[in-house]
Amino acid sequence: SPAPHLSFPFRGLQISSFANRSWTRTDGLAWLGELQPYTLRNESNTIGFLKPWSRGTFSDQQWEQLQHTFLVYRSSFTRDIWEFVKMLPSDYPLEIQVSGGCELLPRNISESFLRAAFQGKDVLSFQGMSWVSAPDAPPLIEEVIKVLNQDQGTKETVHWLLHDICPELVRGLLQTGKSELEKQVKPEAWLSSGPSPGPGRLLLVCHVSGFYPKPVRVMWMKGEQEEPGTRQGDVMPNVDSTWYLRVTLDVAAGEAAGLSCQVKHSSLGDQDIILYWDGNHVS
Ligand code: J81
Repeated sequence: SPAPHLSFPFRGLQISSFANRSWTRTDGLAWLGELQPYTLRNESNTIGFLKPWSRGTFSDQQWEQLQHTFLVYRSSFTRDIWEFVKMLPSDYPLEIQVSGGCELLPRNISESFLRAAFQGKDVLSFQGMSWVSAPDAPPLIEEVIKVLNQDQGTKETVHWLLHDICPELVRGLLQTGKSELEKQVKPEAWLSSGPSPGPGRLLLVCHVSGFYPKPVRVMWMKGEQEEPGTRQGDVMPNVDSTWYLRVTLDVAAGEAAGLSCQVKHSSLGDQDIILYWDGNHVS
């Protein structure tokens, strides 16, 4: 069965939309592995804790300081972009995405990153102690980089957030959130038929839902052999932070009987779910 999660990457995301000189909004959110502990909506001046364990092992005072840092950053960032736009040959609407985070690795090592995208394309990142442009960034980004690299105070704050705060936050969350992060939730599975792919053909659909964590393996089988035409859908989220997947197979109507759908998931141990197509699933 698929290996259980060994690591839980932490990712903070910022989405900023600048429609024109006066309309803008910035929303933030953060993920630890597959779960979302934080939100920071444009309308709000407080970091929203979405899980009972979101506080981690930081004190209220540490959270006050972090929240203050992010609110100052949010308003400075907005003002900075307005200034950059005056300076540069770019015009509204603008979309800026920033993502940053860290991951704890074995032997007490951690890895951090911060990068930004402009109009959907990577343009810059923070490396070591300075801002650098992305490989195919437009020339105007060099101007932005020059200005950003003159601000020693901000570079120190970014370094502190990435290399001190982030790994410490994650270490705390792995303790307070352990049982939810490491939970194992078994999938349910059922069969149905989909829209006929053509005359004399059947679309067999195997639905698998409600599992956590995300890694899963679902196959259409003939005896012990995996059917080569098996098509995986995308793993989709349910509302309760479990997952849903459908896997289909296009077969001649006469050859469906005896095929089975096999589900392997860490929550099931070696007890794979096996469902047989018996011809009664035609909807
Ligand atoms: C047009 C296309 C541009 C696309 C590029 C996007 C760039 C994103 C990267 N830049 C930033 O994220 C920084 C934005 C804000 C920063 O420039 C500063 O204005 C801001 C305030 O700094 C001032 O006050 C600080 C103390 O509060 C220091 O004294 C500093 O020296 C002084 O200049 N800086 C901060 O808010 C620091 C926190 C940054 C956290 C970044 C997390 C993503």
